[in-house]
Amino acid sequence: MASETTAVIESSGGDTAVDKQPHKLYREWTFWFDNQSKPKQQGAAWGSSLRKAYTFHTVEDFWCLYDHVFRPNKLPGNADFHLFKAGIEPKWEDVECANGGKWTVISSRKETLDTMWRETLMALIGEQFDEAEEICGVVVSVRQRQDKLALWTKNAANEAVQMSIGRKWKEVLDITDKISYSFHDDSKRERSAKSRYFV
Ligand code: MGP
Repeated sequence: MASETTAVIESSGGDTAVDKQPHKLYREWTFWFDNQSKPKQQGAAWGSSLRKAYTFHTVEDFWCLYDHVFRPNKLPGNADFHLFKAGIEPKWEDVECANGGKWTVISSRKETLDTMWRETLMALIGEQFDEAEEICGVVVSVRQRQDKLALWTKNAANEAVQMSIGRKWKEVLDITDKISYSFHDDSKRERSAKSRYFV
């Protein structure tokens, strides 16, 4: 068995069997999809169209899913894609999100939205944020009014952590416009809740 393995490795001329192992990510991630464009049953609660799509933990699976499915230009109007850490649901009600909030970036151009989404996904799965443990995930929303991205974090009250995440996200997105952070608790009370932090 050992010699067989060696043969495989040696016959591949440097492109070893070991090289062909998928590249594991630091953690598992899940893509979600919420298509709110379809007519809902009367009285259907928020989240009734939210679906868990795929959980993955390799670089190869990420690119396959991103290339074939999870690109904003494939979304109908009034729909969202989410990339969240596996085990966290993209809902205020999830225990990891319950005390959290979100940084929001508005996008006026489709191409910009696509690029910002991809850069954010790569930064998340590549663990580029110093406060990676404080992040829940990201949502891209295609809307008639304006498309947007929202980066969900866990502890809204910790201003220093949120400011650091916000600054890093702007760097990842290569933008200079001000972005704003709102608390989920405020959004629960009031639809157009005031933002609490700006960076
Ligand atoms: P939104 O989707 O965060 O705002 O919340 P958006 O995207 O600006 O609004 P849209 O009309 O463009 O989609 C919109 C509304 O959805 C909220 O006011 C809530 O009524 C409901 N809602 C949103 N989220 C994220 C949640 C959630 O996590 N839990 C519950 N229960 N309701 C939510």
